[in-house]
Amino acid sequence: MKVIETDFQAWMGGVQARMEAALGRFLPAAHLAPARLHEAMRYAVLEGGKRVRPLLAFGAGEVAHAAPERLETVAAAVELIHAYSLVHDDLPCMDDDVLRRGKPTVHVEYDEATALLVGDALQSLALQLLAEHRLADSAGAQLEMVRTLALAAGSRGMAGGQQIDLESTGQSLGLPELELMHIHKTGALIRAAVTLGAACGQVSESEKLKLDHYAKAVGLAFQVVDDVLDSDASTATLGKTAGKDARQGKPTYVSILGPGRAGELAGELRAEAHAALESLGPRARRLAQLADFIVLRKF
Ligand code: GRG
Repeated sequence: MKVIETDFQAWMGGVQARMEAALGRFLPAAHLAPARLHEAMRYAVLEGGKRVRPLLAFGAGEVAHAAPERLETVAAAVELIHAYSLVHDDLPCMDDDVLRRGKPTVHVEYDEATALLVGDALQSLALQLLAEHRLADSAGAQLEMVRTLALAAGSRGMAGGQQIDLESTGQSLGLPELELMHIHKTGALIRAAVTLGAACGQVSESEKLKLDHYAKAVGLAFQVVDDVLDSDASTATLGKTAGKDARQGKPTYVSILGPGRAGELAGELRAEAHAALESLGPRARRLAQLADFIVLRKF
């Protein structure tokens, strides 16, 4: 077990370092005009975050025997969408937060208008990356990748989930409604990360279905654990303001199920994720380890 853990840590560190370098290259240089916007985009994306979505893309890429050059591009596109969502989510008109990834949020460090533009420009850059690099063996397959990311980020995915979230604050939701919100808000982009990583290589239709089942389970597990950590961990550990969900009257897995049952649910989703990978063999070991990391993480 110790060997697997050490091996996983090394793999994760390698992907994270590779992504830092790739994102640094893909983002416009800070001195290019308009310098304030480009500097703020780099501030929002670089030197922070666990890079869970890129890790999932690389993990799925191993199942598909995908080239790392392709994987780093799709992983960067997904991470840019994720970073944009965090910048907009922190704005006063949304979640109104001052701390993210251990530093002042973008609208605090810069200003609200710049933060709005940072999010807009990161989203555009993500789609630009998918359009201007060779990522699949046919133009049709690559177009499908652009569609996958656009759908995951849009009103039927992440942005739609955020709308449901805004409308649910102060309401008492049932478990099915909470799940529906998170399938969109957090789950859609996590699912896209796995789909896009696999699309960089070759997988059969049945393997695609298994990977998608895995991604759905891991996406929900991620959110359940996020809720537990928000109620449990400190601001210093999380690098973002802890305990906000309860203060804002947000329905969460902890508020609906209680911390004990929420923890059990995360464990069940982890087991479901593992089961989905079973027939994929050793190619899927990084995804299996990532399911463990997502559920057992402390930040
Ligand atoms: C504003 C369109 C729009 C969408 C925002 C995903 C989202 C929707 C907001 C993020 C708010 C939030 C804290 C959601 C809980 C789950 C989540 C996405 C946590 C942050 O993701 P991590 O833990 O963050 O992967 P790092 O910093 O590690 O990248």
